[in-house]
Parts: sequence; C-alpha cells; structure tokens
Amino acid sequence: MESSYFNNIVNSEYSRKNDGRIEYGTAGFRTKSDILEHVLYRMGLLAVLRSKAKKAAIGLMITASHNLEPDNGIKLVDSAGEMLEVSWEMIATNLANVLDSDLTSMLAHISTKENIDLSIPATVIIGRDTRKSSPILLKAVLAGIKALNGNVTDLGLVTTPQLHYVVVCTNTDGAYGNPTLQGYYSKLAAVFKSIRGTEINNGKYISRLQLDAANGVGAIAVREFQRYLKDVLDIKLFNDGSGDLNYMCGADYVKVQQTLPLNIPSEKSVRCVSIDGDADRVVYFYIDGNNKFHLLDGDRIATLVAAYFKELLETSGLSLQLGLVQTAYANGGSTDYISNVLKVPVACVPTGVKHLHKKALEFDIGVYFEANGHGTVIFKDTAKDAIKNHAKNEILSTTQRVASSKLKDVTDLINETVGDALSDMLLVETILHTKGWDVIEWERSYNDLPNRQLKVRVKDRNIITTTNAERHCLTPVCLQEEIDKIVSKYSRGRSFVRPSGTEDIIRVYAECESSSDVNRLAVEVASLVY
Ligand code: 16G
Ligand code: ZN
Repeated sequence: MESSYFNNIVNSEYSRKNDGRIEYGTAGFRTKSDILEHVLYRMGLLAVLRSKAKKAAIGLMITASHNLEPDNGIKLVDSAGEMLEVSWEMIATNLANVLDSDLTSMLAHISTKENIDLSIPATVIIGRDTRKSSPILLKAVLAGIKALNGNVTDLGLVTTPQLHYVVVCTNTDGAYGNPTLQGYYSKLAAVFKSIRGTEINNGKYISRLQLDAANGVGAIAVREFQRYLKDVLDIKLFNDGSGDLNYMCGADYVKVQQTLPLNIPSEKSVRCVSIDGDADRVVYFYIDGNNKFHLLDGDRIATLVAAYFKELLETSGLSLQLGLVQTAYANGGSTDYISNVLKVPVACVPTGVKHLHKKALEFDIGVYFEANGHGTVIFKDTAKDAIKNHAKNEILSTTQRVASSKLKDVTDLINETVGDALSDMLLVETILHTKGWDVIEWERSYNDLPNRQLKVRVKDRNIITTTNAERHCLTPVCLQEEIDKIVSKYSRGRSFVRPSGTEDIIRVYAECESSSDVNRLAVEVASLVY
C-alpha cells in the first residue's frame, strides 16, 4: 500500500518556493506568513500521519501568538491535548524543509519508520487566529489533509487553548467535557458561577475588570464569556479586534514594556487584564493613585494559585503533594516567597511550556507558570480521584467538607490541557473573590525585584549554549565568569543570557534590589554578547 499511497502528493500550488530553512521550535513553525504556504500544506500531510500513528484525533493551530500581524505559524497538538512529542518535532522540521522531489519518499519513510498503519482513519481538528493570512494558510492545510484522505473538523476562529480543549474532549469521549466551543464556555461558566454563589462582590473584591484582548481571537471568546457571565462578572473589553493585532497591547507587550497597553483607561486601582493574540497568556495590572503602573504577572498568578491550593489541602485534611514549576525568568521575589513563606517545593526548568508541563506532572497537583503569563495547574488522575472521593467522605467536619468541595469545583475551572488565559483569569477572579481581596491586597504578599529584559541581535545566536535550566552559560567559554563578575556588584543581583527559541536574537534578563541600577546591570551584561 505504502508506495502508491503517497503518489500524487506533490501539489504545484504548494511547492517549496524558497531555500530558507525553517525549524519546528518551542511554539511550532513561526515566521513571515508569505513564506509559509508549503509548510502548512506539509503539516496537513503530517497531521494525518500523526493521527494514524496515535489512532486518535490531532489538532492543528494556525497562529503566531503574540507576534505582529505579518507573521503567522502553525503548531500541532498531540492526541492528549499536549504539545507535539519531541521526536516528531524533528520529523516536522525535516518534512518542512525537504525538496519537493523528495516529499513522497520522505512521507513513505516516516510511515515505515513510525510503523504507521495507513488503513486507520485520520481526524485533524483545526483552529486559526484572526490574522489576515490565516484563511490562505488554512486552505493549504486543508489541501494537505485532503491529499491523504484525512477527516477534518474545522473549528474556525478559536483561541489556542480552545483547540487543545476540543482535542482532549474528542479523544476522551466527552469525559473531559463536550468537544465543542459551546461545551467549553458552558463548562467554565457553570463552575465559575456555582463557586461564586449569590454573593457577587466580597470584601474588597469588586466583580469588575478591564480586559485588553490584544486585538486578537481572544476578543471573540471574551464576548462569549460576557454573555455567559453577564450577571456575575462585569468584563469591559478593549482592543477587541478593531485595532492592530498585538500592536502596543496584549500580554507580551504589557509584561515586557511594563506599561499600560493602548486604549485602556487609566482608572485608579481597577483590575486590568491583558491576554495575548491567541489567548494562552494572561497578566494583570493596575494604576495606583500616583499614576504608577503595577504588573501582576505569571509569577504572581502562580503564587496566588499555589497558596490557595495549599490552604484548601490543609483545611480539607487531604494529603496530596503540591509543587510549583517556574523558569529562570521567575522573579527572585516570587521564588523566595514560594520556598520560604509558602514552603511549597519549587522546580526550575528551561523556557517553553513542554518543559514546565512535563515537570509539573511529577507532583500530585502541579502548578506551572512562566513569568510571561503562560501556565496552568495539572492533576494526576489519582489526585483527581482522591479529591472527588474526599468530598464525599462522611466523617469530615463542615469546614473540611466545604474546603474539599471547593477544591473539587476549582479543579473543574481549570483548563489542564495548556495555559489558557481566560480559564486562568476565571481562576484568579475566583480566588480573589473568595479571599475578598482587591488587586492591592493580592500584590501585598511579596515584593518583586526590579527587573529588565533586553534583546541583542547577533550573527549566530547558537554560539550561546546554556545549562542548569538556562541559568548558566556553557559557551562562549568565560562568558559566565564575566556575567558573575558584573552581577556580584549588585545587591540581590541575578542575570542570565539565552538564545531565543522564537526569534533570531539573544535575550538578556537582569534583576536586582535597586530599580535605579537594574537597567545598568542589564546593559552591562548585554554588552558582553554584542
Ligand atoms: C513560546 C513558548 C513560550 C515561551 C516563549 C519563549 C509555548 C507554547 N510557547 O512562545 O512558552 O515563553 O516561546 O520565547 O511553549 P523565546 O524563546 O523567544 O524567549
Ligand atoms: Zn500565545
């Protein structure tokens, strides 16, 4: 069957028109949209093979997340809703770069090597963001899937986490929820409302927020949530798609620039939320009485969530191992707070969701967040069962029972498949509501160290290699020694450099006690890699 199966696969409409090499990186393929058509066609082909290999539905998301409008990209979502298996990242890279004349033989080679039964039906679930280039790229993907007779479920315009959710629900026969967008909204909205009960506000918590949707696909999802939650949460939507995507707005802009996004009114002490262009990242912020900007990023969300879970576990009397996973970008202030005050075990892993997710699986309840706002909470199946059964335990005191059923409800509010800006936001809102906290109370738990990120353009970013979760440079030789020398001059100083996985640059991170020194520290370290 094999040799004939891949006949007529080369499609002149999607021939490889440029010689540049493209790699499946931390977030799939991502580059200028006008050189992506053949890659998308080939990913359509690959998704069919992956679906047959896994004997399950596979997801394909067309997005370039927080990048500006001219870019686009694609990532594959594996059958359990997680990122594509690492060994297939290389297969994807090879397939994207092969000459048209070798495409057929490479497909045959993949299917033999991976032992794929080609008679198994394939299903590919597709989503896309709002970029102008997305429909053309969708056409290319569909052509690829059709060429290998795969079945398609086209979800249209969806956030990345919605696509992950539908893939999981499809492959678990609905046990995780209904595999539709309506299933997604109604599941999250129903739990959110039931936890909140009739008390809309509580203490200092007021059920109102301003949301910057980065002019991306998240705005569509927010409008749906506005409808579902209209009686319980007042969400004022800004950057709703009428402006330029990710331009001076969105979670990445707000996190890196540490400033207000375009169009958000600077109303004193009002909770504001920014999500990114495909709604898998979220950060909070507010303006104080002196017009000073305050950021509550992924580290803050992680600590809020971990502290809440710790409290619920202790109050309910349930003994489960809770852990938190961060990257080198986590603010030193947050890591100290987690280790010394919360006393929750904390692990540090390299940048990229797949690393965080994998490490978090080692805990019964694993909270993971990147400082940029990408993260979620995941539970071992045994932990979920324990939580469910504990809530039914008759010998519990009332306090224990209340905590126990809260724990169960909160579990349902979380999109475990991947960081989900909107599910994370509903979780934060739930915790703040329960505690009766406004954003100022939330911020009070610890102080962030002033920090700064810089980008350095170099000829070849791969000359920098790192170890110890990217916190130490291995090459160029002596670079780490030089960084250490500079850092030692600054009180509570910390700095590292790493090659970006998504752009052709080196990233520099620096933090120290004094806000007036932190720029100098970052610039001094950056000057070592010019
Ligand atoms: C991608 C990653 C994100 C990471 C970022 C780092 C996923 C889904 N996304 O967006 O987690 O923080 O890359 O980018 O893994 P950088 O390597 O350019 O710093
Ligand atoms: Zn994103």
